[in-house]
Amino acid sequence: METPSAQRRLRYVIIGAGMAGLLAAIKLQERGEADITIYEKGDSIGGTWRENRYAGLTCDVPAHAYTYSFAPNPDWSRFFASGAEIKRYFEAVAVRYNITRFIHFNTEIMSCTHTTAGWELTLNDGSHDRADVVIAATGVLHHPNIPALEGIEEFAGEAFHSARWKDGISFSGRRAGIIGGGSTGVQLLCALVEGADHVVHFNRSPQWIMPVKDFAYSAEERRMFRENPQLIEAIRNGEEYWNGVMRFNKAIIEPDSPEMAEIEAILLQNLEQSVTSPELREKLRPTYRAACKRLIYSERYYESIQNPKAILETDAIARIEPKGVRMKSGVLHELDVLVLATGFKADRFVRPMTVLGQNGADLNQVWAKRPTAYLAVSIPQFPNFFLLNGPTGPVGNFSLIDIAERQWGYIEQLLEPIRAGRFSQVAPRPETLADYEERRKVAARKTVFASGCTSWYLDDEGIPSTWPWSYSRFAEEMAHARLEEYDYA
Ligand code: NA7
Repeated sequence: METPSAQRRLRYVIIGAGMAGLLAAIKLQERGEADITIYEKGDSIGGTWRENRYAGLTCDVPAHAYTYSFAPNPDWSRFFASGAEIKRYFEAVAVRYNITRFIHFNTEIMSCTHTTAGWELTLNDGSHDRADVVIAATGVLHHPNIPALEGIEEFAGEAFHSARWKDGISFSGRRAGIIGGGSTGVQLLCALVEGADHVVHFNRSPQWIMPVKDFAYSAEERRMFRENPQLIEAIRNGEEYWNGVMRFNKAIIEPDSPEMAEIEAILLQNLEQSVTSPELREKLRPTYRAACKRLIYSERYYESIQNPKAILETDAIARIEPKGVRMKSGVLHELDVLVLATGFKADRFVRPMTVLGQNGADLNQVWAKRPTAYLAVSIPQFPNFFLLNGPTGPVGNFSLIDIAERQWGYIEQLLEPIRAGRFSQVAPRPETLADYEERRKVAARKTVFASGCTSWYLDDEGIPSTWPWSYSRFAEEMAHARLEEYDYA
């Protein structure tokens, strides 16, 4: 192993100061790299936890498992942390690891162009920068999906997307509507129903609901976590959490497995036992298999939708009128506030940034049909351009932090020959990606995500754009990079 001083010094540019961008900076600094810049188009860190501030926002991965492995947090207030608490965690980690000094806020990278001297970057103020290595940590669900609802601009009340939350908005005594029944819509309904005059949940495809208990950690428990870090380890790396992850993973990749049958039984029982009115129960019964859409964890949705102040509306929306939402049935729901919990354009990734690779390759064209990356991390003809949580990574109720950490470990292996001065750039071979995509699609068609529903997991052909194999296989692949699959130059 060469000493760092014998190694080639590289300049690293990280795009995005969310969870993955901060991770990359911390890891680079840890190994003695000094030439690091993070460009962040927002005015603060936190990525998805900065963008999403809606009422009731929590992460559905247990808080102690949704932390960096190297920065456990004994102070989580609940089993499932709120979005605001998670954002504070990332801010505290950035300060503790002294990486805020690398961040340029309010700075958007407009283009990255590969040249013989590395990557040339153009920023939103027209200035330029360069990098030997670009790490795109631009997030997965970032660009709101705003459906083309006829008449929305004529709505007399307030209407906004869940990721464009109006800070300080009051729902007290107001008539609210929520369009969308994914994790966001479900969390919003639970948070708003008590305070509002009433809430209409426009949920055209009700989802399966996994009843997972959330609870607060007492001051005593937090003290114990502080004094005995192994108690935190026992949660994040303990059998209970990982067995759950592995069982769920087996279920989604083998929909006919006993593991899936077990999950289906829990979900069915939850619906049957929690919803008393037979009519409401039928309206809430999904018409597709469990976990086909991303499984929703909620202890409170069925209770909240049975609140006399909640109205479940499963009909199709005809149009938005000044007074409210008109259904195809003719019914008009008069509203003061309408929240679009309509999800995100999940296929964007680094776009709309322009990325020009070797031989004039334009990422916008390369990804015109759908985004792809070898093992979710790198793209042929785009040397030294790496993605964290890029297309085809494992998604589906797993900790994206754990995934990004493993991906980072993989990128480190790819960079080793470059740092050692033997080469200056690396990109996967085109045939490597083509072969991976072929195998991946065959496996993806067998997952539960392809069992007959719509979701943000599916690409333009209806094929899940996810990691279709086991989580253990992902961990294994990330731990042992096969450098022979790459072109080094
Ligand atoms: P999701 O899970 O993509 O859910 C979006 C919801 O919005 C879903 O229920 C959609 O119904 C609904 N939707 C979208 N367009 C329309 C229109 N035009 N009319 C009515 N309903 C519509 O987004 P979330 O924000 O809840 O969650 C995203 C992820 O964030 C989540 O999976 C976690 O990873 C965290 P559809 O299912 O298409 O019938």
